[in-house]
Amino acid sequence: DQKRIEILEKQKINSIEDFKNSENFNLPVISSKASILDESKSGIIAEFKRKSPSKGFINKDANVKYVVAGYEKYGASVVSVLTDELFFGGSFEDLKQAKATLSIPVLRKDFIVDEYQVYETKAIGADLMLLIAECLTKDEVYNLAKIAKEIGLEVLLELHSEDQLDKVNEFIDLIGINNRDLKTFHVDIEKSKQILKQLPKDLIKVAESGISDPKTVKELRKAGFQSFLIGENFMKNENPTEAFKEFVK
Ligand code: IGP
Repeated sequence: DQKRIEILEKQKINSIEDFKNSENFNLPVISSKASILDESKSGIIAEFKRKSPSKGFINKDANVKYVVAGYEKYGASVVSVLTDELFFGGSFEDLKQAKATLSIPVLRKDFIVDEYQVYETKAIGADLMLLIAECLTKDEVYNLAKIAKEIGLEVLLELHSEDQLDKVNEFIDLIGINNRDLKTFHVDIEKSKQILKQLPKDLIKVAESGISDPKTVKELRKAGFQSFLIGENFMKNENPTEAFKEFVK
């Protein structure tokens, strides 16, 4: 949308060269695929999110280092950090702090629409980048994912419906199916299971959003998902680690 593009243009204060020369840019990427397939971990992508468009602030002043260290300690495979400020109260600083704390991979959760943001994603220290099929054409997904792979990032492509399946390409490492409709916020796990059946077998599949019960994770795993992206259910707890522990009992 227009407001986002205006904000993005104002934020373009670095050159791609600046990003390439930054400290994080040349760090090796930690593979989220490998971390999810590592059976000593839970398969959960645990999210750090201060605010959401549907709920407003859920944990405004959470201490990012403390929260993500807890997620890693109890078996998260990947940590997702919101960097969108407008809707999610996130920041680059949150992601940088998470990266400095963790040895598991970090997902940058944001609305990526421009190649500038792909270089930025690597420069702030992320290992994995989200692309949202709903916001991008097939060509845009292709071009952004290609650049990401060139600089070593892994790519998670998020789908909302079956008609977006043609946006999957050879540069995508993980497929996420969002249980939550972006417009109505309605959560439908059955629909996600239906879409899952039509996905390429060799890709890692992530069930995203609206998961608040460990039983749902079991059910989704049985249906064929290897990974589960969970945010609000952890973050709404004053101590998100305590809520996370319920999922690894
Ligand atoms: C986490 P939840 O319901 O557990 O907090 O959902 C995650 O899936 C959600 O934050 C999300 C998201 C997104 C946020 C999924 N896709 C795209 C921002 C942009």
